[in-house]
Amino acid sequence: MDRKRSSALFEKAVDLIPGGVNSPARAWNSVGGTPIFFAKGEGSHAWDEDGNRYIDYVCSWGPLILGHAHPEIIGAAQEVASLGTSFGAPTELEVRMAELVVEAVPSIEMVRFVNSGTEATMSALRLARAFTGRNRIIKFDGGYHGHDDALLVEAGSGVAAQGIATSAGVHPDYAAATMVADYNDVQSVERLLQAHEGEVAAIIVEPIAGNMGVVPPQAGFLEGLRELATSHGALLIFDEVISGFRAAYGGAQTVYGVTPDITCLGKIVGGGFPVGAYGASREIMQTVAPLGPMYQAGTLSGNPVAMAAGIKTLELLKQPGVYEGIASTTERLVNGLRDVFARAEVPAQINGVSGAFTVFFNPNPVTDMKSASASDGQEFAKFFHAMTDRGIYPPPSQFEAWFVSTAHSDEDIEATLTAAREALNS
Ligand code: KE4
Repeated sequence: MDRKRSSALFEKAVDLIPGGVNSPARAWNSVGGTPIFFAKGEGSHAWDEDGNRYIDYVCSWGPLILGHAHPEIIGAAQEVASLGTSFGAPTELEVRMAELVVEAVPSIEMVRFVNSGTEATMSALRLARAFTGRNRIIKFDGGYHGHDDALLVEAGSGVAAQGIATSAGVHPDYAAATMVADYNDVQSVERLLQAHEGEVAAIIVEPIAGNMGVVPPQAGFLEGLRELATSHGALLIFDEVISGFRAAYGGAQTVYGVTPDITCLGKIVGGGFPVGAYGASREIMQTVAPLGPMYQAGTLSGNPVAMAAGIKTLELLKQPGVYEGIASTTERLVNGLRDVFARAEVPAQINGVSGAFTVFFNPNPVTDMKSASASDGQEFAKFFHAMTDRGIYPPPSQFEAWFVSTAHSDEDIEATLTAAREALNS
């Protein structure tokens, strides 16, 4: 496939921007080669700077559950932008957006909007520390929650692909306050809580892991975290930046029936614009400035354009049949891929939930970061390039999710399965 313009642009970019990218996950470090530069997106398709078309399974890493450039979302953003993009003062749109989020997410009685998932999780940790008066945090090996210092410890996805167990530049005292448990292992959490009784402010978890690749919670895992958090006086934080409005309209907490103390949102909630959010009970949110002593602020938080896109996105997602459609598309794709891999006799695990899945090049079940890391990254890289050469764009890392949108059609599924068949035989 001719990608001359991508190569030329990348050559310029690396001279100006670290690694030529504004986020390491885009650098193709773990698959090799030159990142594709995209010029246009429409529905489930994206075109690169050389005019090549791809069926897109990155979907901006999750936000585009309604596909690229949805006309109603673009229209809403354009209409509001023409009235002024930001006031640094309250607007009616923020109230409307807050109503939608509070109505959708069981754990959220009050919500604060920020500009990214990182800001949401960073603020949630500060809130948990402020509310409990405690300092320690428990996260999970392979859990990625954005680039907050306290959370860049055994992070997943981008960091895992970089091979950095913790990031340079994180204050050692800060990292030391963060303890790491194993996903799907309640006992590993209980041991930490018992060893540090009364010191743990929060347990933060992706209720459906997405940054070690997709790893669903095993029966009893989330329920176990809920019980432990309650009995040890720690807050349970669900990082639903990926799963929020994806696993279901109300997020993974409505799928598994486990209600956290604090929920973090991002990606989909912004409809393709920079929005994050954190919310909790009224009691907990009273702690947040200007009501309480925990400070958090942001120039463009809740700006009208992003709110307009978010509102339109949630209104479209609320419509009947949307999540059934996403579940059905995901199921057909996952079952089709399992069949393709089985017929090619290539050992693979395909973990899927509604709207997201990961193809692990691994003969054994993937249930945590340890088993995910045992996957064959080289095989994944070869498959990735064989697929992009055939006009399919999977995530450029073994530790990421493939995302399904309402725009992915039956033709897209057929084309993807054909490409996978050819890729495995090549
Ligand atoms: P952002 O700050 O990138 O908006 O959100 C951070 C974040 C928080 N929580 C979860 C569960 C996340 O998955 C993320 C961001 N995800 C990564 C990759 N899975 C986004 C891609 C990137 O880093 O460029």
